[in-house]
Amino acid sequence: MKNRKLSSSAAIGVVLCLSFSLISCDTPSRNNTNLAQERILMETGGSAAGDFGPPVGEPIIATLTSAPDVPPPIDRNTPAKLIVNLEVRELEMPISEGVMYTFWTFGGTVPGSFIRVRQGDTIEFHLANHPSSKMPHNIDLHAVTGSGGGASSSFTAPGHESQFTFKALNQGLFVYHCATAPVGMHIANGMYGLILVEPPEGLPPVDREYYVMQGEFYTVGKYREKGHQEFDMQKAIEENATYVLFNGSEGALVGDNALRANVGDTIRLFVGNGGPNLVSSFHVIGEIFDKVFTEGGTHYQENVQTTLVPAGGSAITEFRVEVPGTLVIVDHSIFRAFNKGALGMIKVDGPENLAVYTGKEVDSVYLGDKVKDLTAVAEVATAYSTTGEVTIAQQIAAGEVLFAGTCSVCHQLDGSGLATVFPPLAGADFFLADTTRAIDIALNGLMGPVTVNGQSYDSVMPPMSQLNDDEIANILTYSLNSWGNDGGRVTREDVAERRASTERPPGAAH
Ligand code: HEC
Ligand SMILES: [Cu+2]
Repeated sequence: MKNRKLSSSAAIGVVLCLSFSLISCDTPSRNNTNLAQERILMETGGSAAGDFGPPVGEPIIATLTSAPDVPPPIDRNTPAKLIVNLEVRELEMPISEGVMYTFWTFGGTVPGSFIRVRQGDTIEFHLANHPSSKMPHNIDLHAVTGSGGGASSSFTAPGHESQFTFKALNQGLFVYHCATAPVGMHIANGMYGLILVEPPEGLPPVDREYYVMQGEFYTVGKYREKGHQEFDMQKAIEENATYVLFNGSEGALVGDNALRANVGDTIRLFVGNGGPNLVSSFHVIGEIFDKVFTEGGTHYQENVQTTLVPAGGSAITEFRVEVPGTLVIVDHSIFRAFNKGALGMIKVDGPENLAVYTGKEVDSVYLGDKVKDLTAVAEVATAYSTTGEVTIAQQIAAGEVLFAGTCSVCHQLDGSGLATVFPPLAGADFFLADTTRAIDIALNGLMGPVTVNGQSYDSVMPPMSQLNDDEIANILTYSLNSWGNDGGRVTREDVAERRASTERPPGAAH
């Protein structure tokens, strides 16, 4: 296939030689080759396979970066020999607050190190597998023209290093991933990253470039279930993801880790999707992509709201930020954003531009507990995992954050409810009369007539069964000890017992 491509560009070269008599075709020197290549690039919009001859100058060690950082643009007019040193490490790291996972990584991070090369470069690739690894690994780079994308040449046992060399013939933004059996499992554990092959003339300059890569994870425990979580092969086969994440953890792009920009900046996002299964509906809430290089290829679409990024594929999105505020990066397959973690932020600083937007922030509506300080929640998790116990004060602190992110939408932050629509929890005779019933309501919802403090309600509360036992215990403990209520405590064991003994209503999460 590549041969066909090469010979077709050779054919274009011949046509060019015939039609541009200023190129002398019978004595090919490097200059002429370059000139011919430039013609091809003009003719094809810059997408010609680029063998620009042998590398020029001393070998260069490639600068690799961890997400969200991107190596600096390449400032060279000639192809080089580039040495890439990438080390595989198997590391236990947080996947969410208080949740640990053993990731398999390229370069110690998920996604793996960003590699930036120039079209026509010759890349001498060194893949090392750290001695502490339990598994052999390899690498398949979609930027490679050659068997298995390098996979067959890079199989590397723990404590070993492999080397192979390839020429980056095609420009574009390419995914790389591990391709050791079981392939799905290696990818599901975080073994993917991006390699950018810049066109010879480089990419147009922008103010900020960032690296954002989606991938989903399959754990035995539920979403946000605390402690160490194992990979769940059956869930992976069923494509039933527990987490869908940008940059390998729920906190990777929120709060203090949000991407930053100033009003007026142009931003280029190198977006990848490692999968292993899901296709991303990549969207930035509050922005329109001025340009999207769909599928990481050469041509761009303009004025795009949401772009599809396939598993094992990429996209380059570019946009100028016009107003200050928080832009929210999501997979617009929206349950993934709010119930599986596919959420990130770009914080834009600078003066308002009221002509473009009046400036009322909607962060709280969109983000709920995501924007709140989650350290209280993490403290509870840590206390559980180290001592097996939490104090009531820790539960109340964590419960406050969780209540704000879930229940307050209806029952209000001060527990006062909304007359005739949402009953109060503050001083509520119904709530305070029976804690076990309150657990059931949080788990299974409530419908039909109820009377709270003499006022009757006949509405529906949906089941909050996306919350785990910890979370419900903390929310109820917080509610029992707030707004003048007379105290009490609900433990996660109490909730687990009710979860096991009451039936989930149809359609509720288990
Ligand atoms: C989408 C709105 C909504 C959310 C979110 C919500 N509730 Fe409710 N809640 C209601 C409604 C409506 C009722 C009354 C249902 C009825 O009329 O049968 C209710 C009733 C209750 C009651 C019993 C009545 C009372 O006030 O004593 C409790 C306890 C309660 N909710 C707790 C919670 C807790 C805890 C959360 C968060 C985990 C929560 N609710 C989230 C709407 C909501
Ligand atoms: Cu691997």
